Amino acid sequence: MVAPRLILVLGDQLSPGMAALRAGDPARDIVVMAEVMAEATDVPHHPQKIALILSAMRHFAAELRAAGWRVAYSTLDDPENSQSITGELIRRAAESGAQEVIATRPGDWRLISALGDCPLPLRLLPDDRFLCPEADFARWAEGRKVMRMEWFYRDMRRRTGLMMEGDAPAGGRWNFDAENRKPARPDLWRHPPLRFAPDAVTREVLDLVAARFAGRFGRLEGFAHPVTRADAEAAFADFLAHRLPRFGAEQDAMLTDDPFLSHALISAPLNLGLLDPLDLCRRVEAEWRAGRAPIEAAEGFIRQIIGWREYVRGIWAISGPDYTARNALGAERPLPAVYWGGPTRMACMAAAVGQTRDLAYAHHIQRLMITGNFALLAGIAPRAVHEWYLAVYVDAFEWVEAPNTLGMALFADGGVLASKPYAASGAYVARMSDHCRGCAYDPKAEGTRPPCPMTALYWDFILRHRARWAANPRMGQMLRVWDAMAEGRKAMLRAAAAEVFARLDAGEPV
Ligand code: FAD
Ligand code: DLZ
Repeated sequence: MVAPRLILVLGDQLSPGMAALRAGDPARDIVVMAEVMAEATDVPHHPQKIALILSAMRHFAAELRAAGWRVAYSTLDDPENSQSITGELIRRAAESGAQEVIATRPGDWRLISALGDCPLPLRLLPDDRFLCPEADFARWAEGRKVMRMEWFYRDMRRRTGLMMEGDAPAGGRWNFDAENRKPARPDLWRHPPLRFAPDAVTREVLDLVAARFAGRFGRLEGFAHPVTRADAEAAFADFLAHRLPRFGAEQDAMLTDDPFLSHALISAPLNLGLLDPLDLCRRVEAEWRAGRAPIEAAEGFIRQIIGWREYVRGIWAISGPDYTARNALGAERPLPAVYWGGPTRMACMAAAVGQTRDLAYAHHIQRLMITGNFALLAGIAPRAVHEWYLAVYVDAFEWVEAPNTLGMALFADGGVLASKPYAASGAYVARMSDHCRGCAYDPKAEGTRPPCPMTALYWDFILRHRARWAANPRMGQMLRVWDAMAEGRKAMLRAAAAEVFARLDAGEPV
């Protein structure tokens, strides 16, 4: 009899067409799926994230069994469980006599390295769920002095044919963001995303997670994420029908009482493998062609998926395991307690962190321009910020989280991902949100309330990296604004920044 092989399926590899499954044979091989503490404790993952992954894994294992696979599934509370992925491979090989492991490349260098160290012979296949294979991205990046998402995105439009008219972009422009990115107002008619009541499998997982991960940052109550392909499909269909038309316009807006606005909430099921990126984009294009969504909404959505999502994945793949150690701006402050729900008088930070605690979700601008911007301006150590983002969001896996955090939000990669930092003062938050109205601080730093920490730290950030920005046209412009400012205002902003730093360094709330 031919020895079986072990087909490894990780918690974010839940697609029936995974490369490792395609390379296997249900009549011969054994699928290994393992719930392990090593994956839940590398960083303190949000309880909702752990519950989502375990529930989605259990549902997928049932799907594989129904399709004829033998699945060796280790639950977290199995006393025999060695609690690591490689430990479980070794245990299953000993049990079954398997001589080889077939795996799809994980999206985390830590796990890639662990599989490489596993004593079993390993066939590691590329993860071909992405539209731009790693090798193609490496070729695209090779020899370029700078990489920019916009150029990559145009190539991806040509490659996929999405929203193209022959060789030209549909509507005559590649990018319709000039029509997007407006502030938003509370609107009772805005259609909230579908929430999914836990089924029996999820309820069992929720009990397990509640027992094992008590005391961690993050609420488990109210868990309502899609855990199956059918749920994920329903969530996306709901977005297409109700929120896509306003997606572009409301993409950058923030409202204290509406964490979702017109966002899709599909990053988690997409990253787990429950949805297919090209299929989503085709369906969005069809909505525009049918006249049910404006071009700026459809183009904006497609750019996020075939542009940003593929671009950050390419950067992660070519940058290697040292990317997460980068710290181009020399930021060394520890992560303040506010990120773990500590007290703050900043309404924007309270809203972004509070939603993160309750939902394991915050939309892009909250991640970039609130928690990310504050960490950038306050000089928080990138490694600590990276570990926080990897832990707290339900969609967070290193391949997508690390370039967004270190590259986009913190400029810690020194400009690999973006040409300049996305730094902003409180004035940006005031323009794009309703947070500042009820806040203790004044975003413009010119009224009776104390100056907003974002505003004070913004100028400190520009000045403390002055030499670096001199050659950058956009940042250089801000230096000239500072130079032209009245001396009294400069002194007030400098004093306000010094006070914020003193509070942060003393571990006091801001
Ligand atoms: P929508 O706003 O509805 O967008 C639609 C889809 O576009 C998303 O589901 C996502 O798949 C894709 N997308 C949009 N922007 C990006 C982007 N910058 N990078 C990759 N995909 C994008 N996204 C993750 O999937 N996982 C992460 O761990 C993650 N960490 C982030 C950390 C920081 C500091 C920042 C600034 C962004 C991060 N993002 C991450 C990107 C983005 O914030 C999320 O994809 C988005 O908020 C998910 O919510 P949504 O599905 O409602 O997105
Ligand atoms: C994030 C995560 C968690 C919390 N738990 C598991 C698990 O128990 N078993 C598993 O196979 N995968 C888990 N994951 C996802 C992995 O960490 C993920 O596959 C790697 O980080 C690569 O993206």
